[in-house]
Amino acid sequence: MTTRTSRPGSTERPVIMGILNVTPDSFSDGGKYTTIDGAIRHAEELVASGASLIDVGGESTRPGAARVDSLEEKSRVLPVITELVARGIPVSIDTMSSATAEAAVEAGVTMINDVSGGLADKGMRRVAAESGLDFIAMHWRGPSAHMDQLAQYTDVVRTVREELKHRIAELIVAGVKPRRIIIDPGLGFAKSSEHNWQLLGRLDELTGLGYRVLIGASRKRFLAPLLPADASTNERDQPTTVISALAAESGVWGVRVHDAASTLAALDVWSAWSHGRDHSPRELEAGRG
Ligand code: PMM
Repeated sequence: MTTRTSRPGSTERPVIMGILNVTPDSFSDGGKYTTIDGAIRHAEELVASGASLIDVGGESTRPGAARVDSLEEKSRVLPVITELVARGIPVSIDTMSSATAEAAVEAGVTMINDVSGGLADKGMRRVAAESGLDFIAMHWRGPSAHMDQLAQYTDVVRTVREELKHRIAELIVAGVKPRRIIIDPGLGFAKSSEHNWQLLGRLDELTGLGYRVLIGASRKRFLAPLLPADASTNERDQPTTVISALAAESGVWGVRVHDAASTLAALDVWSAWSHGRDHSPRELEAGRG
């Protein structure tokens, strides 16, 4: 496979974070990458198609999912992380457990992705601070087993923004450098479809906080009504790519996706489009565009 890295425009496109769930039960790819070889092969495909970072998770966060203890979680993710790091592939660890995060840092990850933003395990902030790595703080209200009941907001965008500001403040008090913090509205986590669309439509209110923003819309259930009733989960890649391009236009730092190839194509279109807008005819004539 040819590695895709070139792009037609000059505008910096968002980072593509490829999803690698090594779980028996994640909603879209659960059970697919439970052998180390299968997981590595898939990660390499993601990188070859445009992902610059692989997000490895060993605990499903699909609605209703039960928690996994950190010993089990570590046994799922560490062999895969070790192998990816040995191959020079940048890895983030998707975990709510400080013990798993700490072991993953030891194994060489470059980023910690905590869907609870440091709420689920109080030790996480210390691990984040001591690691000195980038830390993704996602908006979260409670475990997946009952998160749908927590989707209560008057103005979801304002509330998520305020709650993320609290997470940021707690991380900074714990010693995490502000430039290391990436925020994420947590689409689908204690959010109805309407909440997700409001968060996407008003993304500028989150990017306006001055922190890098990550969006994780890939294949989530709020996309299903946009497709025929019998569409497969994979077919949600089409609306996902459009969201990635629109999120790029809103200034996000990164998108977390299952399909890197279609995402790269969408982001290349966005990049060329912004290049066309940002370069005046005079600059083009001078050969600078
Ligand atoms: N979504 C899932 C898992 N981890 N991490 C971040 N930062 N943002 C997300 O939206 C997010 C996440 C659930 O989706 P999956 O089962 O496809 O991984």
